[in-house]
Amino acid sequence: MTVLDNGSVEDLLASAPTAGEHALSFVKRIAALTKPDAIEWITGEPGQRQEITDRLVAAGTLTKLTHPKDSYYAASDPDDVARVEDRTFICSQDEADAGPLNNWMAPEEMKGILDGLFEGSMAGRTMYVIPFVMGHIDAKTPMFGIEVTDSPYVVLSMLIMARCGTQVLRAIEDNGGDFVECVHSVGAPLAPGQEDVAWPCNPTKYITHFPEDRAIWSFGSGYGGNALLGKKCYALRIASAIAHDEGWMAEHMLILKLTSPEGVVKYIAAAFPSACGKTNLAMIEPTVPGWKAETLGDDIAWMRFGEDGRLYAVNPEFGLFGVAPGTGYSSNPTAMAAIEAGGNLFTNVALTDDGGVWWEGMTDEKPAHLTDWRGNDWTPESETKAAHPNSRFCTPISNVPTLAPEWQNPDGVPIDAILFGGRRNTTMPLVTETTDWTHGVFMGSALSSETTAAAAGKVGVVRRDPMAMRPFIGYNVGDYFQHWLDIGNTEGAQLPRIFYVNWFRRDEDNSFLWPGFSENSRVLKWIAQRLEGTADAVETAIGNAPAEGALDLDGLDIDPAVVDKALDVDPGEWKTELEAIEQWYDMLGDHVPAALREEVGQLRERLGLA
Ligand code: GTP
Ligand code: SPV
Ligand code: MN
Repeated sequence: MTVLDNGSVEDLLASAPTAGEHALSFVKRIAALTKPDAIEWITGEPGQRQEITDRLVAAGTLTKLTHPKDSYYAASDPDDVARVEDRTFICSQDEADAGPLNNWMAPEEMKGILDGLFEGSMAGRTMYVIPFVMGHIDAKTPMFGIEVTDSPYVVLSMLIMARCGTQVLRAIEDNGGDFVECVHSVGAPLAPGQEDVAWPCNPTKYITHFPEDRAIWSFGSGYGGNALLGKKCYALRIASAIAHDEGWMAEHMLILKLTSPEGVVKYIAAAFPSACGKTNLAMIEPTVPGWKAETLGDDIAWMRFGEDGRLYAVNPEFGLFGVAPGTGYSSNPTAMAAIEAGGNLFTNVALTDDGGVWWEGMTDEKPAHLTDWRGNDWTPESETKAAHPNSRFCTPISNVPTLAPEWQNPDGVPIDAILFGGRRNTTMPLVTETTDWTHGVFMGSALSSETTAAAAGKVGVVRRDPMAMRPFIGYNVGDYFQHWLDIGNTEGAQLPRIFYVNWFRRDEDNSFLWPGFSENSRVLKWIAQRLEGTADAVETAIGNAPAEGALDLDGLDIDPAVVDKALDVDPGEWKTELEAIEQWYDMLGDHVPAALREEVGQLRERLGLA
């Protein structure tokens, strides 16, 4: 390896596996700024991956597990455990284009700050160059990126989460050289001889996006959506801005294939906020006899119109970055089977004494002794959680036993229904069907949910999270709503129907009114039958709800009166909700489309409050 002080960036690039001008000039520019000791191009070959893994084990960042096979464990710095929304910026030229929900800074000003932070930030470290593609390499318009990072943990995660390597570099060259520039540094340069820590990071964090340049710069964090730049930063924030310009959709949605006993197939996309059940629904094992569910994606969907006017969805990712706590043999056996197939990178879960992993909810019985995510002894008597609430399993999607065969189809699958949903104790019923696209967009724009551990900050506070995209819209939220309406007005569009669900409503005693998980298949059945025109509904102020007896409760050990409570549209609760929605729109300001304000008025009338 060439040392930059003695050689030059030119020397470092001498072994570059590409002659592509854009790729070379990008890497050269970032190397000159960040001054790494060495540059390593990620090829995607297993040998290189193993070498990097072995280095991380030797450094103490990774622990090799005895099981599942080929699996490793990392504990992060306790201050680097989730996305940092207050440190996330959209740097559009015009502040109005970032809108009221994003932090904004003028691009030139932010570039000035970043130049200072990244100056020499990779000193003493290797700069890895990861060519990747979100979605399929053979897509009609393949969506390329190159992430440079000084975190080998990020490299190993990206190798699971995206299609990466030399093959992608070739494809970038063949397609004209364009890619999204993704720059990442943990912000912890090493002085000569200075010993490294297991999880380098920096208390100063900046997760910044330049939608007009299609570029991402991330500083200071090594964790999840802050650092794996193909995921939230590219596939949602930058892609949503591109999709707005080009007439398609980049959404925080799972993709599911549902087949009825008669063999009728429905493709369903569902937008729930972070840690609100996407991975679980994507891998649902239906309890309703004869119904089959298969998985296509668990976090992100890109949807484009097909020739037939339908919206076709692809999952741009290649792996799962799933919430560990609550994922167990009874709640999500499919995810457990995927994990057991091996090749996992776990972060911030607990370690068992025999070299495996555990987290709250994995098994009903708690192990007698564990090492918790902070490295402390843990027993069932401990008052702290063994695994961090946002601890994750990073697992190849090809491990998922219910993976639908269409998953490698570059054109995706035609979506029949879109579900919106959040985590609400009250107000939002188990399921309603919106009356048309505009009404559906209105319900999505007012989506609300309790905050979770997926982002730093207070947990359990109800906030609006439009289309589950609040932290991920790369432009003005009002313009985003208008984009949804424009999609609906596209000539010849054969639109999916839109439903709203809530698995999380609670009784006065705080217990869940609906069993959730596998039993959500009963709701999916009603939705599929609504699409087929074979299930009855009754009108309510907020949409169509299952008619008496239309929701299949066969074999479910639950008091029908409790299900009625789960389904109830309560006028008192909705009066409060309506006022909250009005305040929400007022806060969002004049970019909110008039058509959605009209929906508020109509709801007011239907509630008898006009
Ligand atoms: P991100 O990866 O952060 O986007 O999360 P996600 O939306 O994929 O959420 P996930 O499926 O991982 O679920 C998050 C938490 O919600 C887990 O602890 C689950 O156990 C819990 N959960 C999921 N589905 C249900 C349900 O139907 N009912 C209840 N009560 N809890 C659920
Ligand atoms: C989310 O928070 O929605 C996630 C996890 O899927 S992260 O990749 O950290 O964004
Ligand atoms: Mn997510």
